Amino acid sequence: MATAKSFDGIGIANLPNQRHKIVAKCGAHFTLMVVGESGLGKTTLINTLFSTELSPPKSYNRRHNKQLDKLTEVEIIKAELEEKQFKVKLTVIDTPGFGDYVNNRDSWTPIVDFIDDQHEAYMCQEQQPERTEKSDLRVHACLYFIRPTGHTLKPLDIEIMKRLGTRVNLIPVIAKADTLTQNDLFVFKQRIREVINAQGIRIYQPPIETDDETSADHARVLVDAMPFSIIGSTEDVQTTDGRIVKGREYLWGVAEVENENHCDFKKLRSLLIRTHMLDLITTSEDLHYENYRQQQMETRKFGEPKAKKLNNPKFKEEEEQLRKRFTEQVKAEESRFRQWEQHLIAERDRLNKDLEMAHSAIKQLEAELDNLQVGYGRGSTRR
Ligand SMILES: Nc1nc2c(ncn2[C@@H]2O[C@H](COP(=O)(O)OP(=O)(O)OP(=O)(O)O)[C@@H](O)[C@H]2O)c(=O)[nH]1
Ligand SMILES: [Mg+2]
Repeated sequence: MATAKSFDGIGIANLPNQRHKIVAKCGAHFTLMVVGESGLGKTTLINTLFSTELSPPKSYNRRHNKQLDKLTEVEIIKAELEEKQFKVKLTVIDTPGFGDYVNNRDSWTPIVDFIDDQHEAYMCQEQQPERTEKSDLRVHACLYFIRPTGHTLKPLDIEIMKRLGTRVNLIPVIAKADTLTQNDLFVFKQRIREVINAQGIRIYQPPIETDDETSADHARVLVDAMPFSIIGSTEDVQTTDGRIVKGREYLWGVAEVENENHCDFKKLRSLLIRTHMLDLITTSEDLHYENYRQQQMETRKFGEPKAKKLNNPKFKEEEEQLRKRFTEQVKAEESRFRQWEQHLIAERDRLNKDLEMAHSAIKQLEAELDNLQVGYGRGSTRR
């Protein structure tokens, strides 16, 4: 656990306050999750957020290496932000990426299960008589990484985003924006927005409040920029005009993380950490957690545990298919064994016959030998 204080001010103290005085007093607990195909820069983005926002905690590298080993399915990183007595306990959940091939359809179910499980765990704790100090890993914002293909969303993206959008504040991001030209990026963004609308995918909408024009304008800028294009890098590089910035170096120049002409990293960071953290927290609790709670309450009696997966019709079907396959395989093995047995019996009979024939041949030869010997004996006595 690390505490990071920034001298420039992180900005969290400037969160839209009045309304949230109580939260500010107790501090906030914010949980961010990253999801997406393998190798799209999820871990890099977390590191980038950490290195631009927090002084990197000492133990962070060790944790990061562990993640690269993929020893654990989900990596949980904790840090603490504090500014002018406003405390934020930050938890980042880094998930290993899933493959991009069709057979991998179900590889993301653990992610959806993880989100549901956190709601479930919180609900169970709420039902306990002792309700203080609940452990809480409910996800307040989920970044979904889109591969920068320049075409459109893939069916797999659509399927996952649909499921995530009904459970958490979903924030789509275009990964590795430095690999697309500005024009391609613009067109790609348009297309993604169209698909999101057409498919009815629910994504997080920063609220546009009419009573405060500046924050309303800011929210509009954020809404217009979605899905945020991002560049991740923790490297300090030198631009052609001599500035040292976080970025990625190319022959043509530097793709800068914090340059708004290059990508929307700053907008994303602002939304997450500066301006909309509290809104993300309240909407998660009032909307997504409440949805989950209500759904469960409708289908379960008070205190009853969550339905096991085996009772789920989808799993029943899978189980039935498995059983069928198993029986078929056993049958096939059995008939193969019978055939082999028959073959062995036939072989044994054949060998027995051969043996009999060999015996009779020996007998015959012996008889011939006897005859010869008898003939030979007579001949020698005659001499
Ligand atoms: N060009 C470019 N490369 C990036 C960017 N972000 C990360 N990378 C590179 O992409 C590779 C994969 O990055 P990771 O952060 O490990 O990706 P990940 O999504 O965490 O991958 P998994 O943990 O396997 O799911 C690394 O070589 C990064 O240096 C980016 O914004 N632009
Ligand atoms: Mg990773």
